[in-house]
Amino acid sequence: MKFHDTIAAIATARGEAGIGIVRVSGSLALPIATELFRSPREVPPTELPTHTLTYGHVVDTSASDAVIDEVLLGVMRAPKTYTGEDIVEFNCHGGIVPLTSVLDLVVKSGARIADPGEFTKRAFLNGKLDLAQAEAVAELIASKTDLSRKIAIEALTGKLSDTVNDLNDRLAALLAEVEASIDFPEEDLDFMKVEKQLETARSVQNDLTTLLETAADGRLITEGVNVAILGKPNVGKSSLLNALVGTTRAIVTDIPGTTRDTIEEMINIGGIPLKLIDTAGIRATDDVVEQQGVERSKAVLDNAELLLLMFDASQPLNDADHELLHIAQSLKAILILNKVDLPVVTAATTLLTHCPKKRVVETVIPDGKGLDKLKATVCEELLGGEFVIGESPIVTNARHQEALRRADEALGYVVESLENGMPPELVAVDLRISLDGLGDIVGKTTTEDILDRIFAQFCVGK
Ligand SMILES: Nc1nc2c(ncn2[C@@H]2O[C@H](COP(=O)(O)OP(=O)(O)OP(=O)(O)O)[C@@H](O)[C@H]2O)c(=O)[nH]1
Ligand SMILES: [Mg+2]
Repeated sequence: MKFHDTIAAIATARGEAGIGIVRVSGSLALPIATELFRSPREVPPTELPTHTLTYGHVVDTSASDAVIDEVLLGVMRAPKTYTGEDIVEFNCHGGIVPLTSVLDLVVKSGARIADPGEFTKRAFLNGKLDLAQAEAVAELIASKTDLSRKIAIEALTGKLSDTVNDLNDRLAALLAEVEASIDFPEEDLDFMKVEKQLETARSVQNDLTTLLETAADGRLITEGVNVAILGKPNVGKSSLLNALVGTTRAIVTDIPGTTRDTIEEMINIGGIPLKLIDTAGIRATDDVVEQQGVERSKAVLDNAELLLLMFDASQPLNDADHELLHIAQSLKAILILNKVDLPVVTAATTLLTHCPKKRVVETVIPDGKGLDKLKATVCEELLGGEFVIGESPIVTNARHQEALRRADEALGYVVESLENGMPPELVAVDLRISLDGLGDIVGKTTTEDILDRIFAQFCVGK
């Protein structure tokens, strides 16, 4: 696809750094570089070999060639580039002023500022990446743990797309057969043929379902989960947050009511990005500030996917404890029995009589006792154990999950129709819906406004 304009953006993060990059893509990329770049070798960029870096300066031609920055110019000629177009990259000094000065000159010379994700959108429209791969670029950039990075890089190199394309090819072949029996109705009585079609449909359905089943864990690993620590004052909630984060993030004292507001920190447990939320201890109080804190603690319940409910082994259960044990019954929760180093008044068995189906982990936070067990239990609760990347690709995004669900549902009707000897016209309709769902994932059948929405979520310069 040929685009008429040339786009440019700062492709690196804002802030001070060793280098920063102004990326330019389009037919004017090389002429713009020729206008702005001066090298001691005196070779104009239009004549530089492709995929090379050349030392030189960016100058302002409207100010008697005043030197704006000292740079390395990267030249990459179409078609073997990220976007499939000519690309030049000015590797500038990584400060916002040199970068914006160079970008301004690039724009004055005829480029336009790129929209977020526009380089990747061009890569997609030029067939360099399919849509699932393009989305994996954004996921790779946003990955929060090594596990999510691994899944994203696999998707970027085509693991998900290959599987989806394989399912697509098998269904397209099936559709061709079904359509043939519409065109030649005398053959549709062939029992063997229908049996074979049914076998194909079932086998694709099986693989599709397997893929769809990866989405729950996949999204969890990519998007992360909110985990709230709740308990009465002084049970050790902030101590737990600090121990899991590895720094003294929250104030810990032996005064009940120390934490007044919610405190959030990102941590990684077993490859799952967790937003850990420490809350104010729950109790009835006359203190207005603390009252608001307690309200916030309760509000956290609505947004948390997992609750860590803490109890003090050295104290009898009080009303707040009973309230939490009641809440635990209907939500995903792990019970933590802390301070088991002190003479035990409340035992794990007592907690279990109130919540027989929950897991209890005994801890002594200052000694680190029970923390590994707690981490393992968190993985158990969220993923059913340690997550291992296997042969199958992993679905990580809601759009893919939804498209697969559509494909799976329609394929279910295909199987049903074939089983009941329905006319091939009907089978073909559902097959096409299923194919559309698969096509959406890799961008074969995706509409312009959905594409715009997807790429708008990207960062500028990617
Ligand atoms: N003996 C013992 N003391 C602990 C343990 N865990 C925490 N503590 C102590 O308990 C006190 C309260 O700890 P915090 O972490 O501030 O408790 P909290 O639940 O955040 O309290 P609030 O913010 O007031 O709701 C501190 O003095 C901690 O050192 C434990 O396992 N054993
Ligand atoms: Mg606290």
